[in-house]
Amino acid sequence: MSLTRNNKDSSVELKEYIDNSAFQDDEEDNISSSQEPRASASAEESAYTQIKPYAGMPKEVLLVYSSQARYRIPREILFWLAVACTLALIALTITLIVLSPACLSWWQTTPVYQIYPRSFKDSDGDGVGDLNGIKEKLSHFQYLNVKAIWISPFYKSPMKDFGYDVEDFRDVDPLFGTMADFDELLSSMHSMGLKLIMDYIPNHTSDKHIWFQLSRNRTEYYSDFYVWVNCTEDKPPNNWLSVFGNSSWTYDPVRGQCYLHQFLKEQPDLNFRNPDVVKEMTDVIHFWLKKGVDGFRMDAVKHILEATHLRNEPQVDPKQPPDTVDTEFELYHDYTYTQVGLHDILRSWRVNLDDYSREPGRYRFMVTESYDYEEIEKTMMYYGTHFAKEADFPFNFYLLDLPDGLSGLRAKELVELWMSNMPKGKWPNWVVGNHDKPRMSSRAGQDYVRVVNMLLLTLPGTPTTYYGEEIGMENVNVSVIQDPFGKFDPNNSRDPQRTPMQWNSTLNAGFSDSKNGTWLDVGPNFATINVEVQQGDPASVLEQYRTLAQLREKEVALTRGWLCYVWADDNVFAFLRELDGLNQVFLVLLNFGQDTETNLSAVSELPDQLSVHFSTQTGTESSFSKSKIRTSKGQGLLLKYSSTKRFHLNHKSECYVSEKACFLSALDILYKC
Ligand SMILES: [Ca+2]
Ligand SMILES: [Ca+2]
Repeated sequence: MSLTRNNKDSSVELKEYIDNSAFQDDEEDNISSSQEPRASASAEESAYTQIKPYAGMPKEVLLVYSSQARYRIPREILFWLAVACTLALIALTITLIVLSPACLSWWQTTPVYQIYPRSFKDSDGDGVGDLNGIKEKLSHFQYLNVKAIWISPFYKSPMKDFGYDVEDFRDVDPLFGTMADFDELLSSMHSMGLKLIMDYIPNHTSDKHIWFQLSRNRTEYYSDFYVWVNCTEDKPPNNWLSVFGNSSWTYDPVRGQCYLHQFLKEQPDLNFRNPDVVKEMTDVIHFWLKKGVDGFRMDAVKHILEATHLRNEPQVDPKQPPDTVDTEFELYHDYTYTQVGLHDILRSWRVNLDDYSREPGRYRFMVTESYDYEEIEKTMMYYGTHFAKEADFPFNFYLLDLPDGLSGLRAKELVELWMSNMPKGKWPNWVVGNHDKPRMSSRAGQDYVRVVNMLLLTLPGTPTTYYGEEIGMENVNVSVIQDPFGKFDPNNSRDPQRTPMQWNSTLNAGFSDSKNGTWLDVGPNFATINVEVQQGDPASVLEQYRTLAQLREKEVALTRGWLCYVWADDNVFAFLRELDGLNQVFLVLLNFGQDTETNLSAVSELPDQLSVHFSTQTGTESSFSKSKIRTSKGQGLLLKYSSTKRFHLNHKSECYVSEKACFLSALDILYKC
């Protein structure tokens, strides 16, 4: 037996005595035929049990105490109880994880706000918006309750197509600021909980890009970076057309060949058949991901690949003289749009984004831009498949056609177009304006601005708001056309929807201090349509946008619930947002026509009386009988009622949900059902 020599003598003696006793005690516990007399053992046991534990008691003594049955048995009971509780907790956690629907990611819980950087805020008085200007106005997004900001291109660019002609994918154009300004902007946004989505423009570069300069003189490695084809100066290789009009081929005297450009001649198409081009463009994605950007809006993706056989594309009107065919819509683009291999490239970029998405809250978002018009099935392919992820969603541009025959039926038709074509389980999204399309307020009319915003914010999925839509900004007839496409076709100039953001009633609508005007004219209505004048006025477009954006985030029936159509006619489109297990249901009535009364008495799931939760117009009644719901021209109504009856159970063909979830009110949680 080892003893600690510096212990007091008495302690040593005691230890020896107790150790012996402990041995005997163990023997007693385990061996029935002990050779020691029982009386003697009992005496010894009784002797040491009288010893009380004391401070500084040596380990050996403590061990003796702890091995006694009266200590050991409770300890073992506690041990096994702890094991059982731990296992039960693990089982409960696994059950909750299995039963819980996937958490929504940031790009699903907030509207996306598009900033056209030339037009948002000018910080240095040159009349053109810039990155520091955006930084000055970040509080606007906190006010709006919008947390995802997409900034249109700010790359270094000769600005032939206002930034969509990129000279350097790794630099900021001096017009917008410096890379340090960008880093500061991103850091400020992140510290405010805002996400930054930027444009990624894969199809082409500027003709000033170093790659094109090296390619046109056949520098090795870069020689095949663009689509070069033999031709003569006056005869293009085929009838392919640029989106901006006329041939998509331009003869380059330096190289003595034609290069392809699906957009301006200053925007040569990259050759994505060349693996080095794919690699270089993938490196660009890494560059910005490493900086911390939260996602990309991938520009003009359907144009990325072209057929290598270079056959003429068929004319829409075969009888039209070929030399008069000069616009995009006069050809079927069988060989220049949506070619085989395109989705493989996009999926590989998605894999790269996923590599940077592993930290919690750092998911990197991807949205694709493609106008496929009546070929919606092509748009839906960008959602990827169950096995191969691609975009989180492709932009849904179909609501942009809402003003063509504006009515309740038209609204339902366009919503249904997306919902019925979207692959099961995917996340919808809605766009009602962007830098390429006339503003909704000018096409549908100012009367419908509120109801369009309400449609956007009450449908399931992610809404995208183009700057100025939150205050009802209108198209502006600018005095001098700046848009290159507008110079080709003035009737379709995109300048009117790109005019400076209207912040207040001061000089240049508070957009710029410039005394020499702004890059595009400020809208003449800026004194009445601006942020400052609308803030705090509950009847304003801005406050209503804000209220609905907050409601959308707060109400689980609006974020995760079913969408069910209940009515559509010339005037009104009405739908329900309901969630299994949640008694609170929203009925949304949107008037895209004239003053009317809607009778929903045939909808048996609705209670007779419905209370008004939100209205875009003041002076609305506080409740309606379901047989007489009055809405006026352009009014949006959000009615609320409590019921356990579920509409979707009896109307499966009228209802959609991305991922079924049920609400367990007892625990206040969602679960898969
Ligand atoms: Ca500026
Ligand atoms: Ca291309």
